[in-house]
Amino acid sequence: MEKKRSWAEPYKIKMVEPVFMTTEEYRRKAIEESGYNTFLLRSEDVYIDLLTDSGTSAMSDRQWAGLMMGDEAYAGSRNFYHLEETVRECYSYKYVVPTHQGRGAEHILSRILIKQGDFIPGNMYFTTTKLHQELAGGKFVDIVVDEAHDPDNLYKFKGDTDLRKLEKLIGEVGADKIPYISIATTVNMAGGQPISLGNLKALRKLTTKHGIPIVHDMTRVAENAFMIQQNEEGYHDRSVAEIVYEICSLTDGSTMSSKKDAMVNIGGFLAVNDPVIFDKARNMVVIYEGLHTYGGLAGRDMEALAIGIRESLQDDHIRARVGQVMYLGEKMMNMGIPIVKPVGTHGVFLNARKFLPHITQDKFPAQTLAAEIYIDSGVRSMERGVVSAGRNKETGDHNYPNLELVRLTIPRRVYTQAHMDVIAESVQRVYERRDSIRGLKMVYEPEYLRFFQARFEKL
Ligand code: P71
Repeated sequence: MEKKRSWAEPYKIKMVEPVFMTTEEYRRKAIEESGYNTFLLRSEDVYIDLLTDSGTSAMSDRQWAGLMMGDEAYAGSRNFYHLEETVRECYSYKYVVPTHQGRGAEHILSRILIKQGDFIPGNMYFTTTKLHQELAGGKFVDIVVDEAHDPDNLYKFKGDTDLRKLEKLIGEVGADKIPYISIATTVNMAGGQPISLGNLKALRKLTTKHGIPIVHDMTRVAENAFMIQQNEEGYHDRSVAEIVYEICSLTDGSTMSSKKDAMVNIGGFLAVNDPVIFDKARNMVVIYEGLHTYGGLAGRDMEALAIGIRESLQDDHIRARVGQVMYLGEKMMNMGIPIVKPVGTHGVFLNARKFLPHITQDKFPAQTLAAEIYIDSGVRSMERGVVSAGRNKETGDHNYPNLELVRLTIPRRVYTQAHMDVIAESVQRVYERRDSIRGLKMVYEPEYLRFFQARFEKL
Protein backbone atom coordinates (compact mmCIF):
# COMPACT_ATOMS: atom_id res chain seq x y z
CA MET A 1 0.00 0.00 0.00
CA GLU A 2 1.23 3.47 -0.85
CA LYS A 3 2.06 5.52 2.23
CA LYS A 4 -0.19 8.57 2.72
CA ARG A 5 1.67 11.79 2.01
CA SER A 6 0.64 15.05 3.71
CA TRP A 7 -0.13 18.01 1.51
CA ALA A 8 2.23 20.95 1.85
CA GLU A 9 2.48 24.37 0.29
CA PRO A 10 4.28 24.35 -3.10
CA TYR A 11 6.05 27.62 -2.25
CA LYS A 12 8.17 29.26 0.44
CA ILE A 13 7.58 32.62 2.07
CA LYS A 14 9.57 35.61 0.77
CA MET A 15 7.88 38.55 2.49
CA VAL A 16 5.81 38.83 5.65
CA GLU A 17 3.28 41.33 6.99
CA PRO A 18 3.08 41.63 10.80
CA VAL A 19 -0.28 41.11 12.52
CA PHE A 20 -1.06 42.25 16.05
CA MET A 21 -2.97 40.73 18.94
CA THR A 22 -5.22 43.00 21.01
CA THR A 23 -6.74 42.44 24.45
CA GLU A 24 -10.20 40.99 24.99
CA GLU A 25 -11.30 44.24 26.62
CA TYR A 26 -10.16 46.21 23.55
CA ARG A 27 -12.00 43.85 21.19
CA ARG A 28 -15.24 44.04 23.21
CA LYS A 29 -15.22 47.78 22.75
CA ALA A 30 -14.19 47.59 19.07
CA ILE A 31 -17.01 45.23 18.10
CA GLU A 32 -19.59 47.22 20.09
CA GLU A 33 -18.49 50.41 18.30
CA SER A 34 -18.78 48.49 15.00
CA GLY A 35 -22.43 47.69 15.68
CA TYR A 36 -21.59 43.98 16.14
CA ASN A 37 -20.90 43.82 12.41
CA THR A 38 -17.50 42.38 11.44
CA PHE A 39 -17.63 44.33 8.13
CA LEU A 40 -17.39 47.54 10.16
CA LEU A 41 -14.24 46.63 12.11
CA ARG A 42 -10.93 48.24 11.24
CA SER A 43 -8.61 45.67 9.75
CA GLU A 44 -5.83 46.79 12.13
CA ASP A 45 -7.97 45.54 15.02
CA VAL A 46 -8.11 42.04 13.50
CA TYR A 47 -5.58 39.30 14.29
CA ILE A 48 -6.46 36.61 11.74
CA ASP A 49 -8.73 37.91 8.99
CA LEU A 50 -11.17 35.28 7.72
CA LEU A 51 -13.83 37.75 6.58
CA THR A 52 -13.34 36.69 2.99
CA ASP A 53 -11.02 35.04 0.49
CA SER A 54 -11.86 37.85 -1.93
CA GLY A 55 -8.94 40.07 -2.88
CA THR A 56 -7.06 38.92 0.23
CA SER A 57 -4.80 36.23 -1.22
CA ALA A 58 -1.01 36.55 -1.51
CA MET A 59 0.36 37.21 -4.98
CA SER A 60 3.39 35.28 -6.19
CA ASP A 61 6.75 36.84 -7.10
CA ARG A 62 5.72 36.35 -10.76
CA GLN A 63 2.52 38.29 -10.23
CA TRP A 64 4.38 41.11 -8.48
CA ALA A 65 6.85 41.17 -11.36
CA GLY A 66 3.84 41.36 -13.69
CA LEU A 67 2.76 44.57 -11.97
CA MET A 68 5.97 46.16 -13.18
CA MET A 69 5.08 45.17 -16.74
CA GLY A 70 1.88 47.23 -16.74
CA ASP A 71 1.13 48.98 -20.02
CA GLU A 72 -0.97 51.89 -18.82
CA ALA A 73 -2.07 53.11 -22.24
CA TYR A 74 -5.71 54.23 -22.20
CA ALA A 75 -6.52 51.97 -25.15
CA GLY A 76 -5.18 48.64 -26.39
CA SER A 77 -2.89 47.81 -23.44
CA ARG A 78 -0.75 44.74 -24.14
CA ASN A 79 -1.82 43.37 -20.75
CA PHE A 80 -5.41 43.23 -22.00
CA TYR A 81 -4.34 41.04 -24.92
CA HIS A 82 -2.40 38.81 -22.54
CA LEU A 83 -5.52 38.46 -20.40
CA GLU A 84 -7.73 37.78 -23.42
CA GLU A 85 -5.37 35.07 -24.68
CA THR A 86 -5.23 33.49 -21.20
CA VAL A 87 -9.02 33.41 -20.85
CA ARG A 88 -9.31 31.79 -24.30
CA GLU A 89 -6.67 29.17 -23.59
CA CYS A 90 -7.60 28.31 -20.01
CA TYR A 91 -11.35 28.91 -19.93
CA SER A 92 -12.40 28.44 -23.61
CA TYR A 93 -14.43 31.67 -23.85
CA LYS A 94 -13.91 33.65 -27.06
CA TYR A 95 -14.60 37.23 -26.01
CA VAL A 96 -13.55 39.00 -22.81
CA VAL A 97 -14.67 42.29 -21.29
CA PRO A 98 -12.66 43.24 -18.17
CA THR A 99 -14.51 44.74 -15.19
CA HIS A 100 -13.32 46.11 -11.85
CA GLN A 101 -14.65 43.00 -10.06
CA GLY A 102 -17.33 40.32 -10.26
CA ARG A 103 -20.37 42.47 -9.59
CA GLY A 104 -19.35 44.82 -12.41
CA ALA A 105 -19.66 41.87 -14.80
CA GLU A 106 -22.95 40.79 -13.18
CA HIS A 107 -24.37 44.27 -13.65
CA ILE A 108 -23.55 44.41 -17.36
CA LEU A 109 -24.68 40.86 -18.07
CA SER A 110 -27.97 41.29 -16.18
CA ARG A 111 -28.75 44.55 -17.98
CA ILE A 112 -28.14 42.97 -21.37
CA LEU A 113 -29.93 39.65 -20.94
CA ILE A 114 -32.78 40.19 -18.46
CA LYS A 115 -36.16 41.76 -19.27
CA GLN A 116 -38.85 42.81 -16.77
CA GLY A 117 -40.73 39.71 -15.58
CA ASP A 118 -38.00 37.19 -16.47
CA PHE A 119 -36.93 34.29 -14.24
CA ILE A 120 -33.31 33.31 -13.65
CA PRO A 121 -32.81 29.83 -12.20
CA GLY A 122 -29.58 29.21 -10.32
CA ASN A 123 -27.83 26.68 -8.09
CA MET A 124 -28.59 28.74 -4.97
CA TYR A 125 -28.43 32.52 -4.80
CA PHE A 126 -25.44 34.72 -4.32
CA THR A 127 -26.11 38.15 -2.79
CA THR A 128 -24.71 40.45 -5.51
CA THR A 129 -25.75 38.15 -8.38
CA LYS A 130 -29.36 38.05 -7.20
CA LEU A 131 -29.51 41.79 -6.56
CA HIS A 132 -28.35 42.60 -10.10
CA GLN A 133 -30.90 40.15 -11.50
CA GLU A 134 -33.64 41.89 -9.50
CA LEU A 135 -32.49 45.41 -10.41
CA ALA A 136 -32.73 44.38 -14.08
CA GLY A 137 -36.37 43.27 -13.54
CA GLY A 138 -35.80 39.53 -13.07
CA LYS A 139 -36.61 37.05 -10.33
CA PHE A 140 -34.13 34.48 -9.03
CA VAL A 141 -35.42 30.89 -8.71
CA ASP A 142 -33.47 28.35 -6.65
CA ILE A 143 -32.95 25.06 -8.50
CA VAL A 144 -30.14 23.64 -6.39
CA VAL A 145 -30.62 20.09 -5.06
CA ASP A 146 -32.38 19.89 -1.65
CA GLU A 147 -29.21 18.40 -0.11
CA ALA A 148 -27.56 21.82 -0.42
CA HIS A 149 -29.93 23.29 2.16
CA ASP A 150 -29.09 20.61 4.73
CA PRO A 151 -25.79 21.30 6.53
CA ASP A 152 -25.48 17.68 7.69
CA ASN A 153 -26.13 15.95 4.39
CA LEU A 154 -22.89 14.37 3.21
CA TYR A 155 -23.63 14.40 -0.55
CA LYS A 156 -20.39 15.26 -2.31
CA PHE A 157 -21.85 17.51 -5.02
CA LYS A 158 -24.25 19.78 -3.18
CA GLY A 159 -23.83 22.36 -5.96
CA ASP A 160 -25.76 20.12 -8.39
CA THR A 161 -28.94 21.40 -9.98
CA ASP A 162 -32.23 19.56 -9.58
CA LEU A 163 -33.39 19.15 -13.18
CA ARG A 164 -36.95 18.44 -12.04
CA LYS A 165 -37.11 21.87 -10.42
CA LEU A 166 -35.93 23.42 -13.68
CA GLU A 167 -38.39 21.43 -15.82
CA LYS A 168 -41.20 22.46 -13.50
CA LEU A 169 -40.27 26.14 -13.89
CA ILE A 170 -40.02 25.84 -17.67
CA GLY A 171 -43.47 24.20 -17.67
CA GLU A 172 -44.94 27.01 -15.57
CA VAL A 173 -43.44 30.14 -17.15
CA GLY A 174 -42.13 28.96 -20.55
CA ALA A 175 -38.54 28.88 -21.81
CA ASP A 176 -38.86 32.34 -23.37
CA LYS A 177 -39.19 33.86 -19.88
CA ILE A 178 -35.85 32.32 -18.86
CA PRO A 179 -33.03 34.35 -20.46
CA TYR A 180 -30.34 32.09 -19.00
CA ILE A 181 -29.48 29.74 -16.17
CA SER A 182 -26.91 30.93 -13.67
CA ILE A 183 -24.51 28.21 -12.53
CA ALA A 184 -21.90 28.83 -9.86
CA THR A 185 -18.72 26.78 -9.39
CA THR A 186 -18.51 26.32 -6.35
CA VAL A 187 -21.68 27.35 -4.49
CA ASN A 188 -20.61 29.91 -1.93
CA MET A 189 -23.81 30.23 0.11
CA ALA A 190 -24.19 26.45 0.42
CA GLY A 191 -20.82 26.34 2.16
CA GLY A 192 -18.42 26.18 -0.79
CA GLN A 193 -19.98 23.10 -2.39
CA PRO A 194 -19.08 21.84 -5.90
CA ILE A 195 -21.27 20.89 -8.85
CA SER A 196 -20.43 17.64 -10.66
CA LEU A 197 -19.61 17.44 -14.35
CA GLY A 198 -22.24 14.74 -14.72
CA ASN A 199 -24.90 17.15 -13.51
CA LEU A 200 -23.61 20.01 -15.65
CA LYS A 201 -23.68 17.77 -18.74
CA ALA A 202 -27.27 16.74 -18.01
CA LEU A 203 -28.19 20.39 -17.50
CA ARG A 204 -26.53 21.28 -20.81
CA LYS A 205 -28.61 18.66 -22.59
CA LEU A 206 -31.86 19.90 -21.10
CA THR A 207 -31.14 23.59 -21.70
CA THR A 208 -30.05 22.96 -25.30
CA LYS A 209 -33.41 21.27 -25.91
CA HIS A 210 -35.14 24.44 -24.71
CA GLY A 211 -32.70 26.91 -26.25
CA ILE A 212 -31.68 28.39 -22.86
CA PRO A 213 -28.06 29.53 -22.42
CA ILE A 214 -25.98 28.75 -19.32
CA VAL A 215 -24.01 31.57 -17.71
CA HIS A 216 -21.22 30.40 -15.46
CA ASP A 217 -20.30 32.23 -12.26
CA MET A 218 -16.73 30.91 -12.37
CA THR A 219 -15.46 32.70 -9.28
CA ARG A 220 -14.07 29.48 -7.71
CA VAL A 221 -13.98 27.15 -10.72
CA ALA A 222 -10.52 25.75 -9.98
CA GLU A 223 -11.62 24.65 -6.51
CA ASN A 224 -14.71 23.03 -8.01
CA ALA A 225 -12.56 21.23 -10.58
CA PHE A 226 -10.32 19.90 -7.82
CA MET A 227 -13.33 18.35 -6.05
CA ILE A 228 -14.39 16.74 -9.34
CA GLN A 229 -10.88 15.34 -9.74
CA GLN A 230 -11.00 13.92 -6.21
CA ASN A 231 -14.57 12.61 -6.10
CA GLU A 232 -16.18 12.17 -9.51
CA GLU A 233 -15.89 8.87 -11.34
CA GLY A 234 -13.72 9.12 -14.45
CA TYR A 235 -11.81 12.29 -13.52
CA HIS A 236 -9.08 11.05 -11.15
CA ASP A 237 -6.45 11.11 -13.89
CA ARG A 238 -7.41 14.45 -15.36
CA SER A 239 -5.62 17.67 -14.43
CA VAL A 240 -7.49 20.52 -12.76
CA ALA A 241 -6.71 22.67 -15.80
CA GLU A 242 -8.37 20.13 -18.11
CA ILE A 243 -11.43 19.84 -15.90
CA VAL A 244 -11.77 23.63 -15.69
CA TYR A 245 -11.65 23.83 -19.48
CA GLU A 246 -14.32 21.17 -19.80
CA ILE A 247 -16.63 22.92 -17.32
CA CYS A 248 -16.30 26.21 -19.18
CA SER A 249 -16.87 24.52 -22.56
CA LEU A 250 -20.27 23.31 -21.34
CA THR A 251 -21.43 26.88 -20.71
CA ASP A 252 -22.10 29.86 -22.97
CA GLY A 253 -20.41 32.60 -21.02
CA SER A 254 -19.28 33.63 -17.59
CA THR A 255 -18.98 36.30 -14.96
CA MET A 256 -15.81 36.19 -12.93
CA SER A 257 -14.61 37.76 -9.72
CA SER A 258 -10.87 37.22 -10.16
CA LYS A 259 -10.31 38.24 -6.54
CA LYS A 260 -10.73 34.60 -5.47
CA ASP A 261 -9.31 31.75 -7.60
CA ALA A 262 -6.98 34.00 -9.58
CA MET A 263 -5.37 35.58 -6.51
CA VAL A 264 -5.41 39.25 -7.43
CA ASN A 265 -6.45 42.05 -5.11
CA ILE A 266 -8.88 43.51 -7.63
CA GLY A 267 -10.31 42.45 -10.99
CA GLY A 268 -12.94 40.52 -12.86
CA PHE A 269 -14.42 40.02 -16.28
CA LEU A 270 -17.36 39.03 -18.39
CA ALA A 271 -16.60 36.38 -21.02
CA VAL A 272 -18.94 35.14 -23.76
CA ASN A 273 -18.94 33.16 -26.99
CA ASP A 274 -21.80 35.03 -28.70
CA PRO A 275 -20.47 37.97 -30.77
CA VAL A 276 -23.78 39.86 -30.48
CA ILE A 277 -23.76 39.78 -26.67
CA PHE A 278 -20.08 40.65 -26.71
CA ASP A 279 -20.79 43.69 -28.84
CA LYS A 280 -23.45 44.91 -26.40
CA ALA A 281 -21.23 44.25 -23.37
CA ARG A 282 -18.29 46.02 -24.92
CA ASN A 283 -20.52 49.00 -25.52
CA MET A 284 -22.09 49.01 -22.05
CA VAL A 285 -18.79 48.65 -20.19
CA VAL A 286 -17.70 52.10 -21.36
CA ILE A 287 -20.64 53.62 -19.46
CA TYR A 288 -20.05 51.98 -16.09
CA GLU A 289 -16.48 50.66 -15.87
CA GLY A 290 -14.10 52.05 -18.48
CA LEU A 291 -12.93 51.40 -22.04
CA HIS A 292 -13.39 47.79 -23.21
CA THR A 293 -9.65 47.10 -23.04
CA TYR A 294 -9.37 47.97 -19.34
CA GLY A 295 -12.87 47.97 -17.79
CA GLY A 296 -11.93 49.70 -14.54
CA LEU A 297 -8.56 47.98 -14.13
CA ALA A 298 -5.02 49.27 -14.50
CA GLY A 299 -2.84 47.53 -17.10
CA ARG A 300 -0.76 46.07 -14.27
CA ASP A 301 -3.90 44.59 -12.66
CA MET A 302 -4.68 42.73 -15.89
CA GLU A 303 -1.12 41.41 -16.07
CA ALA A 304 -1.19 40.08 -12.49
CA LEU A 305 -4.56 38.52 -13.30
CA ALA A 306 -3.36 36.76 -16.45
CA ILE A 307 -0.49 35.25 -14.47
CA GLY A 308 -2.74 34.40 -11.50
CA ILE A 309 -5.18 32.48 -13.69
CA ARG A 310 -2.45 30.07 -14.79
CA GLU A 311 -1.17 29.65 -11.22
CA SER A 312 -4.69 28.90 -9.98
CA LEU A 313 -4.91 25.90 -12.31
CA GLN A 314 -1.78 24.11 -11.13
CA ASP A 315 -2.59 20.83 -9.38
CA ASP A 316 0.02 21.37 -6.64
CA HIS A 317 -1.38 24.77 -5.82
CA ILE A 318 -4.99 23.74 -5.60
CA ARG A 319 -4.25 20.59 -3.59
CA ALA A 320 -2.51 22.69 -0.94
CA ARG A 321 -5.16 25.41 -1.03
CA VAL A 322 -8.09 23.07 -0.49
CA GLY A 323 -5.92 20.85 1.74
CA GLN A 324 -5.50 23.68 4.22
CA VAL A 325 -9.25 24.32 4.37
CA MET A 326 -9.87 20.58 4.87
CA TYR A 327 -7.30 20.51 7.68
CA LEU A 328 -9.20 23.22 9.57
CA GLY A 329 -12.58 21.63 8.86
CA GLU A 330 -11.52 18.18 10.05
CA LYS A 331 -9.94 19.63 13.16
CA MET A 332 -13.20 21.34 14.09
CA MET A 333 -15.25 18.23 13.39
CA ASN A 334 -12.95 16.29 15.70
CA MET A 335 -13.64 18.90 18.38
CA GLY A 336 -17.37 18.24 17.97
CA ILE A 337 -18.10 21.72 16.62
CA PRO A 338 -21.14 21.83 14.30
CA ILE A 339 -20.00 22.79 10.79
CA VAL A 340 -21.40 22.38 7.29
CA LYS A 341 -20.46 19.01 5.86
CA PRO A 342 -18.73 18.09 3.63
CA VAL A 343 -16.12 20.78 4.35
CA GLY A 344 -16.23 23.46 1.64
CA THR A 345 -13.33 24.46 -0.56
CA HIS A 346 -12.82 28.10 0.45
CA GLY A 347 -13.72 28.06 4.11
CA VAL A 348 -15.22 26.32 7.08
CA PHE A 349 -18.85 27.23 7.70
CA LEU A 350 -20.12 27.02 11.28
CA ASN A 351 -23.72 25.92 11.71
CA ALA A 352 -24.98 28.68 14.01
CA ARG A 353 -28.41 27.04 14.47
CA LYS A 354 -26.75 24.09 16.18
CA PHE A 355 -24.00 26.12 17.82
CA LEU A 356 -26.47 28.52 19.49
CA PRO A 357 -29.77 26.60 19.50
CA HIS A 358 -31.23 28.86 22.20
CA ILE A 359 -31.03 31.95 19.95
CA THR A 360 -33.95 32.14 17.49
CA GLN A 361 -33.25 33.25 13.94
CA ASP A 362 -34.89 36.68 14.42
CA LYS A 363 -32.15 37.37 16.99
CA PHE A 364 -29.41 36.71 14.40
CA PRO A 365 -27.47 33.72 15.75
CA ALA A 366 -24.77 33.78 13.04
CA GLN A 367 -24.22 37.53 13.40
CA THR A 368 -23.92 36.98 17.16
CA LEU A 369 -21.48 34.10 16.79
CA ALA A 370 -19.19 36.04 14.43
CA ALA A 371 -19.00 38.85 17.02
CA GLU A 372 -18.25 36.39 19.85
CA ILE A 373 -15.40 34.72 17.94
CA TYR A 374 -13.89 38.14 17.29
CA ILE A 375 -14.13 39.01 20.99
CA ASP A 376 -12.44 35.73 21.94
CA SER A 377 -9.40 35.92 19.67
CA GLY A 378 -9.51 38.73 17.12
CA VAL A 379 -10.40 36.21 14.39
CA ARG A 380 -12.75 37.93 11.95
CA SER A 381 -15.43 35.89 10.15
CA MET A 382 -18.61 36.67 8.20
CA GLU A 383 -22.33 36.11 8.78
CA ARG A 384 -24.05 34.06 6.05
CA GLY A 385 -27.57 33.67 7.36
CA VAL A 386 -30.71 35.74 7.88
CA VAL A 387 -28.90 39.09 7.67
CA SER A 388 -27.30 38.14 4.32
CA ALA A 389 -30.62 36.78 3.00
CA GLY A 390 -32.30 40.22 3.27
CA ARG A 391 -36.03 40.81 3.12
CA ASN A 392 -38.82 39.37 1.03
CA LYS A 393 -39.68 42.07 -1.51
CA GLU A 394 -43.43 41.38 -1.32
CA THR A 395 -44.05 40.85 2.42
CA GLY A 396 -41.23 43.01 3.81
CA ASP A 397 -40.40 40.29 6.38
CA HIS A 398 -36.89 38.82 6.77
CA ASN A 399 -36.07 35.90 4.48
CA TYR A 400 -35.33 33.02 6.85
CA PRO A 401 -32.84 30.71 5.11
CA ASN A 402 -32.36 27.18 6.35
CA LEU A 403 -28.62 27.80 6.44
CA GLU A 404 -27.68 30.12 9.30
CA LEU A 405 -23.90 30.11 9.00
CA VAL A 406 -20.69 31.81 10.02
CA ARG A 407 -18.02 31.58 7.37
CA LEU A 408 -14.36 31.26 8.34
CA THR A 409 -12.93 32.00 4.91
CA ILE A 410 -9.32 31.13 4.18
CA PRO A 411 -7.35 33.51 1.94
CA ARG A 412 -4.97 31.72 -0.45
CA ARG A 413 -1.28 31.39 0.45
CA VAL A 414 -1.61 33.75 3.45
CA TYR A 415 -1.92 31.84 6.73
CA THR A 416 -0.04 28.86 8.16
CA GLN A 417 -1.10 25.61 9.76
CA ALA A 418 -0.39 27.15 13.20
CA HIS A 419 -2.91 29.88 12.37
CA MET A 420 -5.44 27.14 11.57
CA ASP A 421 -4.84 25.65 15.03
CA VAL A 422 -5.35 29.01 16.75
CA ILE A 423 -8.61 29.53 14.85
CA ALA A 424 -9.98 26.11 15.82
CA GLU A 425 -9.01 26.61 19.47
CA SER A 426 -10.78 29.96 19.57
CA VAL A 427 -13.99 28.55 18.13
CA GLN A 428 -13.77 25.73 20.65
CA ARG A 429 -13.50 28.20 23.54
CA VAL A 430 -16.60 30.05 22.32
CA TYR A 431 -18.39 26.70 21.93
CA GLU A 432 -17.64 25.83 25.55
CA ARG A 433 -19.31 29.02 26.80
CA ARG A 434 -22.14 28.99 24.24
CA ASP A 435 -24.95 28.83 26.81
CA SER A 436 -24.06 32.27 28.16
CA ILE A 437 -24.30 33.97 24.73
CA ARG A 438 -27.32 36.20 24.00
CA GLY A 439 -28.61 37.38 20.61
CA LEU A 440 -28.77 40.79 18.91
CA LYS A 441 -31.32 43.29 17.66
CA MET A 442 -30.88 45.24 14.43
CA VAL A 443 -30.84 48.99 14.97
CA TYR A 444 -29.82 50.20 11.50
CA GLU A 445 -30.61 48.58 8.17
CA PRO A 446 -29.47 49.86 4.76
CA GLU A 447 -31.67 49.29 1.70
CA TYR A 448 -29.31 47.17 -0.43
CA LEU A 449 -27.03 44.27 0.66
CA ARG A 450 -27.80 45.13 4.27
CA PHE A 451 -25.19 42.78 5.78
CA PHE A 452 -22.35 45.10 4.74
CA GLN A 453 -23.44 48.07 6.86
CA ALA A 454 -26.24 46.98 9.23
CA ARG A 455 -25.74 47.78 12.93
CA PHE A 456 -26.80 45.75 15.95
CA GLU A 457 -27.03 46.03 19.72
CA LYS A 458 -26.81 43.33 22.37
CA LEU A 459 -30.12 42.08 23.76
C1 P71 B 1 -17.05 36.64 -0.83
C2 P71 B 1 -17.34 37.55 -1.94
C3 P71 B 1 -17.24 39.03 -1.72
C4 P71 B 1 -18.51 39.44 -1.08
C5 P71 B 1 -19.58 39.83 -1.87
C6 P71 B 1 -20.80 40.11 -1.29
C7 P71 B 1 -20.94 39.97 0.08
C8 P71 B 1 -19.87 39.62 0.87
C9 P71 B 1 -18.65 39.35 0.27
C10 P71 B 1 -18.12 37.56 -4.19
C11 P71 B 1 -18.72 36.82 -5.24
C12 P71 B 1 -18.92 35.42 -5.15
C13 P71 B 1 -19.60 34.75 -6.16
C14 P71 B 1 -19.81 33.29 -6.10
C15 P71 B 1 -19.91 36.79 -7.33
C16 P71 B 1 -19.25 37.51 -6.37
C17 P71 B 1 -19.11 38.99 -6.53
N1 P71 B 1 -17.79 36.99 -3.05
N2 P71 B 1 -20.07 35.44 -7.22
O1 P71 B 1 -17.35 35.44 -0.96
O2 P71 B 1 -18.44 34.71 -4.12
O3 P71 B 1 -17.80 39.29 -6.85
O4 P71 B 1 -17.04 40.67 -4.89
O5 P71 B 1 -15.76 40.65 -7.04
O6 P71 B 1 -17.93 41.80 -6.91
O7 P71 B 1 -16.53 37.09 0.20
P1 P71 B 1 -17.11 40.69 -6.39
